[in-house]
Amino acid sequence: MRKLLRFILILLCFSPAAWAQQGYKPSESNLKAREHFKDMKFGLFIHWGIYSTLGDGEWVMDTRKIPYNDYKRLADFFNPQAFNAKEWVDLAKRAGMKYITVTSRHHDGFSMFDTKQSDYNIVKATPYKRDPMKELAEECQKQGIELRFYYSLLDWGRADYAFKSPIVNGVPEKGDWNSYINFMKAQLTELITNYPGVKGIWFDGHWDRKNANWHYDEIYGLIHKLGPDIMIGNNHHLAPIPGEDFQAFEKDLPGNNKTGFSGDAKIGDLPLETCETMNGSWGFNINDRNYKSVKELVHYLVNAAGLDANFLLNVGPMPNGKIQPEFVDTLGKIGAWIDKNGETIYGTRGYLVKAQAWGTVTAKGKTVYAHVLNPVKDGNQIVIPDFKFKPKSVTAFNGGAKLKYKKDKSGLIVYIDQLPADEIDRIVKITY
Ligand code: FHN
Repeated sequence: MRKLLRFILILLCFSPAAWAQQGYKPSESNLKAREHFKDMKFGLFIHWGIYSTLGDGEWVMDTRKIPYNDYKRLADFFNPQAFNAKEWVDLAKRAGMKYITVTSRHHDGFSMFDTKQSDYNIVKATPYKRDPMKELAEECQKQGIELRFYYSLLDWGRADYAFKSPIVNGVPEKGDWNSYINFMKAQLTELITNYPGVKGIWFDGHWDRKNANWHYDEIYGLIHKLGPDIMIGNNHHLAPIPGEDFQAFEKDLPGNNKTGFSGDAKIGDLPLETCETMNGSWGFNINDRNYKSVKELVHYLVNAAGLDANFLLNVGPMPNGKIQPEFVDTLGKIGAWIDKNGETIYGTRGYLVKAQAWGTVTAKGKTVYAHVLNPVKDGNQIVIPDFKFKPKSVTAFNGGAKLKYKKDKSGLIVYIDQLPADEIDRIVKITY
């Protein structure tokens, strides 16, 4: 029995929650930011770093087994002369996106911003010498787009991180864990204080050291002290831990686990966000032509909204700073869809009913939108189960044709023969 108790105690001490920001009570401004976040629904994820020069994704150092000191030389060739922050923000806006989350530092440890904490950064180590994060932050402010920073906890190269060193009692055997934690805290302070209007920090890499003491109490505490409304998310693939403000999912709608990342990610009660790639890669990959169609990506957005989750759609810009034309084209088409149908997405909340074989449901106030995304097997009708309200009107969202309906114990049955054909999404608008 004593042995068991000791085992449970050890487990508790080494669970991430033990080092989280215990007792965290989000500020009023943070709660407001969360609601705003849920309203925005659609964001642009950007994976950009010196790895883009090799055109083989952001893990290229690992996949091609490039020794760190050789990989570092990529900085010498990274000179994105064609980078234009306005073009990126224009593109996000045109696509109907309301926020941008960009990699300030990925697992290769290269800082894409001007930092005093390491010379391995875009201003000091590349011929480019400019700070694209500053330009992006300023442009986002100008155009009213929120900016969030992706920040990797994992570092493949720093001596104090000591990649691959076994973890004993919460710290790596080699390296200098305190020094690494302090380094991150100093960088995060820079990112929050030197860049205007930063609204979120998106952590990644926890999974590299599941048993380490990441000092989230200090890290999350510091971020919330510097900016109480800054929303923290951590792609640890677990249920949320105290101090976090949104729950991130990767390549899966909340509740699914098709990619194997979300097995332990029990859905909590924070705002949700899921991210996905436009082809199969996060960082620029010159060989990846596995482009998702406009229809697939709009469906992802709509299905996410139906589950009350935001959709963070990724591009990996090229080493010259441009976003590849295939992505620009698809994003433009998604934007055209949103121009027409945005009312059924922005500011809505999901979960009115769970996803159905025919599609999903979003809702705003006393208006419900049924998105018929899939072929309807049982003839010309859809059923919205558990529909508790008395409808005032049931119409086609596009064109406004009145649709017949009836309520029975299965829910609200809507006859959709008058619903105009649409390749992507046939939307029924119901008010009550
Ligand atoms: O290893 C990273 C990967 O490069 C990418 O950044 C994604 C984005 O969600 N997250 C990690 C894998 O979980």
